[in-house]
Formats: sequence, C-alpha cells, structure tokens
Amino acid sequence: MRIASAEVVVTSPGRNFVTLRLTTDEGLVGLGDGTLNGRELAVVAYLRDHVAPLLVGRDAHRIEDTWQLLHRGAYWRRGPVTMTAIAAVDVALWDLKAKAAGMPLYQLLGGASRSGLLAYGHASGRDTEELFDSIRHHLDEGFRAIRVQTSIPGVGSVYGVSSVRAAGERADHYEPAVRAGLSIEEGWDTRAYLRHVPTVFEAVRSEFGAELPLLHDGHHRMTPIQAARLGRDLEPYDLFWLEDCTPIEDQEALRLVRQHTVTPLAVGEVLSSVWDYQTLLRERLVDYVRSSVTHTGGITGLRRLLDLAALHGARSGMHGATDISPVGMAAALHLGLAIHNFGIQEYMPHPEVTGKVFGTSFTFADGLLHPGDEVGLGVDLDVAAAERFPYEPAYLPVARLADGTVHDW
Ligand code: CS2
Ligand code: MG
Repeated sequence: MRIASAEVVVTSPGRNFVTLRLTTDEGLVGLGDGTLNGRELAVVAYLRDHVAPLLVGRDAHRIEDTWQLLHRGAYWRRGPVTMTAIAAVDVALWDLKAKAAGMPLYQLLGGASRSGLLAYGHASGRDTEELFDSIRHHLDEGFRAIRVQTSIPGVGSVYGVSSVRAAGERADHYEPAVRAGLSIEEGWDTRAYLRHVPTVFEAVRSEFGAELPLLHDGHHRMTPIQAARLGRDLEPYDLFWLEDCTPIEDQEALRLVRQHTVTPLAVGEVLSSVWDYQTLLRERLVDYVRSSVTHTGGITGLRRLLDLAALHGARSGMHGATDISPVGMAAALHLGLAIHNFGIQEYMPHPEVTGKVFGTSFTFADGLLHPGDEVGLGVDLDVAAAERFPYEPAYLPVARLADGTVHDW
C-alpha cells in the first residue's frame, strides 16, 4: 500500500482547520489533523514544502518508521509546528492502516477498554445567573462533567467567557480565535481573579450539589504561590482538576503548588512531546495529561506519552477545544477508548457549519463520547465543500496587566 499523493486541505467552516489527506495507490484515503490555532499556515508550509515530498511513494504501513524519519530525520526536533505536522501524517497513516484492515481504529489499538469516554463541557457566564444557565444547558445536553469559567469583576473580557454575543448564538458560545486583522488585547488582574473564583465554586456547589465533577482552567496565568493559594482555596469544592495553573515552561513550579494543595492538577495542552513531561511525571507533579493527538506527534506520539504517564499514576485528559478538528477529535476518541489510563475527554462541539465539510461518526450520549464503528477514523472530508470556506486569518487574544505588561492569556 504505497502513498500516491499527499494533499494539505485548508478550510474555514466556522473556524480554520488544516487537514492532511493521503491517498494510496489502491485509492484508500487517510486523514490527519494539522491545525495549530492562530499559526495554521506554519504547519501548512511544513507539510506542503517539506514533508509531502518525503511521503509520496512510501509504504503507508510503516507508521513507526515514518514517525522516526520525520522526528529524527528533521534534525530540528519537537515544538508545536513540527509535532503537529508529524501528528497529521501519523494519524492519516493509522486511518489508512485501519481501513486496510477493515476495522475501526480503536480495534487496531487494542480494542475498547470501556463502553464510552466521560466528556466534560464548557460552561461559562459573565455572572452567576448566566453561569447557572450555561451549566443547566450542558446538563440538559447530557454532560456529566462541567468546566466552569466566569468573568472577573472589574477585569472586562477574559479567557473562556464570550464577550461578543452573535444573534441566535447561545450566551456561552465561545471561540477564542478572533477573525480580526491583529490579535485583540484583553486586561488581566490575578488578585481579583484569586478573590473571585472560590466564591464562584462555592455558589456552584451549593446550587448543583457535591457530586457533579467540576473543572477549571487557570490558563497559565498564576505564579507558583498564587496557584498554590487557589488550589488550596478550591479544596472545599472538590474539583476534578485545576488546569494549567502556571506557565508550563517552569515545570518545577508545580513542586511548590503540590506542597500546598491536594487539588488535582492537569497540564500539557501546550506541550508537544513525551520528553516535555519527564520532570512532571517522574516527580508526580501532574494528575492529568492534557496533550492532544493533534499537537503531540499523533497516535504514536501521544500513546507513548500516556504509557509513561500510566507508570506514574497519571491519566489522560485530552485537549478537545474547537481548534482540534473533527479529524483530531475522532483520533482522540479512538485512542481514549483503547488506553487503560483514560481520565476524561474535553468536548467543545464544533458549530453546525463545520459538518458541511467534515462528516463524522462519533457519538455523544448520556455524557459519554464514542468514536463509532466505521472503519478507520470514521471521518470524511468533502474537498469540494472545503473550498467553499476559504482560510481567514484569526488570532488568539493577548492579555495585558493594568500597567500594560504582557501576561499569559
Ligand atoms: C483551552 C483552549 O480548552 C482549553 O482547555 O485552554 O480553549 C485553548 O485556549 C485553545 O485551544 C487555544 O487554541
Ligand atoms: Mg486549557
């Protein structure tokens, strides 16, 4: 089964997506997600100009060899652009191999380890009333775990809460990448945030009870001691996890957080390889690995990382925001169904228009996601429809403190 062509499809049904489409000499098609939010075209160039010429003519069955060729053979290793490009190739090859074998990908990865994947949804609000409405919406949709993000009094628009309300859209609809000429700037005040967030979780617990798994994303904004304080102050509300509480480049920072709180910690959506986790896992500084298939070298790269995580008592918590395409989400579900140390799956459904380009077979019912039983990944890409939604530059916002200092968004 030789690779006959390698196409990079860029489309924007609702938001920008990059997909690698491999076609074999037998006419089989394999898809891989290469979407890197706000820097999409860097991966497009990496794939089109440097990787695609290496793939044509290769034996599509040699997945590990191709992974090593793209990782070691590039000489320059790791990083979000490289590992997203490798991921697109890897997932497309796994899609092909499962199609050639005539089975859903999860069967090829060892079969199902559970009946479905617990998913968490994004509830958000500018105030408690809006937040409660959003939580009720998600519970009505069947979610059994909820991530809670709110506005911060006196801070203006912040991560996780929609500041623009488009007609007909739910108040909690949120797409962080803004289709504007340049990145918009938002304010930030960590001390106001630290005072406010515990009061929000107190209100949510008293309204929705003690059992509902609740998650929160600190989105890389706190210093180690601020994160330690928030983790401690949230302990009475028994969070499923506190995510990305500090900028992850400083891995040792989590030692200080661990010293002060038992609130479970999730990190890693901006990390892109198993090597990035050595300190985090060896020292058991993380409970949930947030890396995605799309940004961590594909199924091959992430499975290796999750195997190491399993040795250190950590579970998966794969990134599943809307910038993970339907192809990337399907890959996450197949891997998540097969691994033993599955924890939870983030699920931010794509807008309806995305379905005009991507046909998917994964399901969400009673709070559980399932990849479906179509052969391969179970995702189709309509290339003609993709052309009707041309790429539009979009940037993630930037955060600035009151004195103008750039802060982690
Ligand atoms: C966030 C993401 O979902 C999350 O946990 O951290 O929404 C993140 O901001 C975007 O994926 C960035 O592209
Ligand atoms: Mg996050």
